[in-house]
Amino acid sequence: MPNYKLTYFNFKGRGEIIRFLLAYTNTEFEDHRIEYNDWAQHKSSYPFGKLPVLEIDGTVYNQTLAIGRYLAKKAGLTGKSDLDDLRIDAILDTIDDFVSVFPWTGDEKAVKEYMDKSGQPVLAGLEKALGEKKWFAGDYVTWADFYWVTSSDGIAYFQPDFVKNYPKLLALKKRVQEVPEIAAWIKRRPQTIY
Ligand SMILES: N[C@@H](CCC(=O)N[C@@H](CS)C(=O)NCC(=O)O)C(=O)O
Repeated sequence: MPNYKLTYFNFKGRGEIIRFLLAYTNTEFEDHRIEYNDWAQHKSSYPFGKLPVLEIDGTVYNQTLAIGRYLAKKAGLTGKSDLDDLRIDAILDTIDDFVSVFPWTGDEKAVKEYMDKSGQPVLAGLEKALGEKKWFAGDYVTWADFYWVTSSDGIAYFQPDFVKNYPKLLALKKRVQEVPEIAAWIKRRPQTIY
């Protein structure tokens, strides 16, 4: 079994999808959390000065989605065909675009403006893409479903009811949170406000 060390900040953010994927396979990992206030003194030690990074047997890998895809393949959480992967990857990239430009400073006016103008069309698109299916891929769970949950959790801190008009996305979140390994992780993970 390789040795895994995840380095991220002491909150869920982009690190949480990696934690979900490792938890899903009951893989032991070091959950190294840097306090954001201490970050300036560590930044230059990491590729491109960004987190998360995952060390696998001492080698450092960066970029959330690249790491996520690697772990998801190992966990059996990617598509069952190249075309399914194409659909799943498009969902992942859509969610990633959405969270990448979210105003994480939390400025109330900026959050409202962003959610009204850019957020709602994305949510409507995701709700439509999910449709009557149980999971984004159809009848089987993939890491795109997990990414929806880990990403929307962060936004919910700033606008708690932002998914209220999208019952299918809400139900998907609940479904993911009820996957036994994920439920166990949510129960044992360090409690952080976002
Ligand atoms: N596309 C990159 C984005 C990495 C990124 O922007 N990470 C943020 C935290 S979510 C960061 O390291 N911020 C601190 C900084 O830029 O100094 C990824 O997904 O890994």
